[in-house]
Amino acid sequence: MDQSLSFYLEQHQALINDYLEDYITNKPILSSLKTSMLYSIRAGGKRLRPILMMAACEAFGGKKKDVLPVAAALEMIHTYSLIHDDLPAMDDDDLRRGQPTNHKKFDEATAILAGDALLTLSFQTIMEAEGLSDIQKVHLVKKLSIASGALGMVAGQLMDMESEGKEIPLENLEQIHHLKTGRLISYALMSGAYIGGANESQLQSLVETADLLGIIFQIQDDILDVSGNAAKLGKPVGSDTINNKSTYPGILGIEGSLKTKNLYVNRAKTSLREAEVGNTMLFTLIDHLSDRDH
Ligand code: GRG
Repeated sequence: MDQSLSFYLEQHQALINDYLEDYITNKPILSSLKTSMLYSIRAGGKRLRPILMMAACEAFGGKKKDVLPVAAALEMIHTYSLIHDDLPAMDDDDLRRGQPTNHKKFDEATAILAGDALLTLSFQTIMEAEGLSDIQKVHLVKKLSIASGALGMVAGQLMDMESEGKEIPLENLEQIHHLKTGRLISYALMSGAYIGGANESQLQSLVETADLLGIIFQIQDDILDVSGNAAKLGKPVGSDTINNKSTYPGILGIEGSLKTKNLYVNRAKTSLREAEVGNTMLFTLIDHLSDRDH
């Protein structure tokens, strides 16, 4: 990885980690609940969504300290979604990021409540942000509730569960990912630009970039899944290492998925240029989302 990118990622990861740690630690939360919330918050995620939000804010001339509470709020929602996704009623996973999942480390009820607490604390975090006006806070909370709730991620999660084991057309797959993962990624870019001071027409151009970023993230996630499976089987990446038909490689093949991803990367950069942001780290982050290795 390019040195300036890895420096940028590390520096911004540290900012978001410190903010989350201080904010949650300093709240008078019941000790057992706080321990469970912090366990998943500290479990070492890549912080891609907050970094994207901070980069978007900086691209339009905004200050990091104004965007940090909103970036932390988004990461809280992401963390809650992973805790609940791992539960026995959903994916029933024992490990997340190489460590025991929240319900394995604690118990199911604690994990459910830690997720609930992170979800609601995220809205409180935005409402308590010091550098934002009331109008900005209301806008940001409204958009975050739409992106993460019944019209966004939660609906995508249920659609995904309902399609399990079925062969689905590409159109349905895109709709599931648009809701399940795309909406939070899109929120990261759009809210960062909004806090940074982007005008209406710039925000309009960014909607396409934001939607494409979600798809790029997902195609790469599916490709990584195939290479992980190939490594497990000790085989080269190929059609027989594609383990799920309802994925981009399952529908388009590896070559087709790579082609589609590159097409979307170019389109995302074009619409980003149309937002007249100048030379920003966002271009590098699009490549990073597209080429990340984990
Ligand atoms: C339970 C309401 C509810 C929603 C869950 C996001 C989600 C919806 C489930 C996660 C399942 C999953 C593995 C989806 C693939 C894409 C994804 C969100 C991967 C994890 O995101 P990263 O790579 O994770 O940003 P880190 O660990 O870096 O934070």
